[in-house]
Amino acid sequence: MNNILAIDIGGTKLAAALVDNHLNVKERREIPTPGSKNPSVLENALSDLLRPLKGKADCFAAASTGIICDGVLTAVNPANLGGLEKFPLVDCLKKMTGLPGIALNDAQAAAWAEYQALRNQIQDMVFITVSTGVGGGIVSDGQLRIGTKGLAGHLGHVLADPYGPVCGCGRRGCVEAVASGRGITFAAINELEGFSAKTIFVHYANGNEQARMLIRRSANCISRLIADIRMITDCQHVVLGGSVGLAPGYIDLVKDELSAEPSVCSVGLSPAYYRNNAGILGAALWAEHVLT
Ligand code: ADP
Ligand code: BMX
Ligand code: ZN
Repeated sequence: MNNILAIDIGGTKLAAALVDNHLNVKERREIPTPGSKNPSVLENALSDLLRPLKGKADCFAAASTGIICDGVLTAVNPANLGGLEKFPLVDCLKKMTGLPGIALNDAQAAAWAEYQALRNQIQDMVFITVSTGVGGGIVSDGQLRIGTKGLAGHLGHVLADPYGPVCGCGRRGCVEAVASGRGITFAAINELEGFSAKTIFVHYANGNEQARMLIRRSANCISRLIADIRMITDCQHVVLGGSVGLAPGYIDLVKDELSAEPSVCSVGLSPAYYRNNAGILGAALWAEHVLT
């Protein structure tokens, strides 16, 4: 395949690019996720995003937030997509582009890309995105774990705090409700009320005490998640991505919190090698894996 039209559908942004045989990311474009429960709003946004790229590719590969099963997106936490619960992703992209293609969960895709960057050293790793939500992807024995219904790796919906905030998935106290960009925003009060996580990080850099507490709370939650994952999977490495996960200083806070756990829970932790392109590249690599 010469060019793959790779697409990353997140709760905050939609990104698309052409990915060539050498994993070069070309003509990358990004627009905000519209956030509406009406599927045609997402369809129109994708159409605008893909129009200049679709004629230059042989197939598409989509990494998307939500459970992806049989090409259909089902939200675990519909609030991350403005209330959208279901979207026929692969059918919609086939009609829109006239191309064949595949889709998988965004964090599963990113895990697959990050595994390729590490594969000479390890067979078992976990990727965590701290972004609009908290997502995860598990590679075990060199295999990406998707699960029979696409749910494998939904690490944002394991329990962080039984008395914590109710998550959009319906459970109380999920990691996502505490640690995600939206979780940080929801916990902010007074001078930071309603601010995006991005803005709260700016206040953190400027020494705001509440911002420091909110970001530490998120990092603490992610460190405990990593300790749990280590105990469950015996993974050799954990990779952190997403705009919150990659924000300056965040991974150091997580490492600091993790160092307080018993050494049996400690594990190598690094920022995503492919940064914000991990989802796009993972989808392209997965398409090559399943279509060729
Ligand atoms: P998506 O969830 O669409 O994949 P991101 O990975 O960009 O997108 O995550 C979006 C979340 O990250 C939002 O909560 C946003 O406020 C926050 N964010 C975006 N940019 C930054 C930044 N530079 N520093 C910290 N947080 C950020
Ligand atoms: C949510 C869930 C996951 C996703 C994760 C990160 C939805 C719509 N998404 O836990 O499938 O992997 O968020 O998604 O239920 P992102 O948008 O933050 O990248
Ligand atoms: Zn949840």
